[in-house]
Amino acid sequence: HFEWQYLDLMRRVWTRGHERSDRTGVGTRSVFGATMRFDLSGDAIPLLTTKRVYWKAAAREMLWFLTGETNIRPLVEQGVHIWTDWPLDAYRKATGEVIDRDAFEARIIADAEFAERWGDLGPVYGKQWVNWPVYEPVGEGLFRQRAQGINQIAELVESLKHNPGSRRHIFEGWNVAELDRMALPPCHKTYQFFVADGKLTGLLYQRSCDLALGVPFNIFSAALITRMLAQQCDLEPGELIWNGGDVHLYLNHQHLVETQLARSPSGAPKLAITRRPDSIFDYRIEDFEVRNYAPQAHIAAPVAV
Ligand code: UFP
Repeated sequence: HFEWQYLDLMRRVWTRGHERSDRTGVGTRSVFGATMRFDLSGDAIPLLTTKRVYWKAAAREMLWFLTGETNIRPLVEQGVHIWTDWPLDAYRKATGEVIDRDAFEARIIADAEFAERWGDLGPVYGKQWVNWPVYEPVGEGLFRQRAQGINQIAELVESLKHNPGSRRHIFEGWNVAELDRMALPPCHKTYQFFVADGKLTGLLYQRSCDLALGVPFNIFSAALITRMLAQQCDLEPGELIWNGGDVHLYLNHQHLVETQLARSPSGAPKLAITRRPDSIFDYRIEDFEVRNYAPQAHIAAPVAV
């Protein structure tokens, strides 16, 4: 079962990882450098079965990235809370106001100006993926930003279709010059693709990996974008390869880790894409159906912000 790779990695990090203090103050155990490979053929999708993963939130997030949007408002409107903690934290620190997440989200939805002021994450994934900024010289050491930046995703689709043998099928979130304006520098920072025998394989390099909470989402999302790209380029899905840099478990995830490691994977979830949209930017959440997914119970754990 594909999931043993994940559980084995979790056990290794928990039992043998280096214990270190981290940015959040929570503390982690970390292993540096790890790989998992997932077969995507026959609609197989790496969705964990030893706990419920809310794949629709990940799919909605992926569609939101592809719009180039960086404000949490459209996500919050769809009931996706995964990005709320960062703006909420910034808001609390700036205003000193005592406000819970539900109240903050309610204001984000109700008040467009409030959302504009407090809901933006800075130039994170979506911005870099579809509108990477470009500066043109206008003389005398002066530069002007081009109105439309580079759409890495559109260019990737073109390169996969017209130059499948290329070794440059990459999109990148790590815009060094803009990291300081991002709520969180990209974790799933580099995607590379490979075409052989009519199959598309995706490889994700993730620099920082919250193995308990982030990675289950990240592997699903990376498989999803690989499937979408394959469909758009008339290729069959090959594999997803996940490469982690700093792979860690937060010390306050002990309950999750022990609960999950006591479980065994079962079942073979499938992802059906039920429509072929005209472009990579035209997918809707209704186009995705996960079948054969009967996971064990969700295991709650606190997010380190
Ligand atoms: N994290 C993930 N996946 C993501 C994401 C965040 O695992 O998609 F956005 C985790 C990794 C780390 C924290 O625990 O969030 C980011 O902190 P840092 O920037 O200090 O690595």
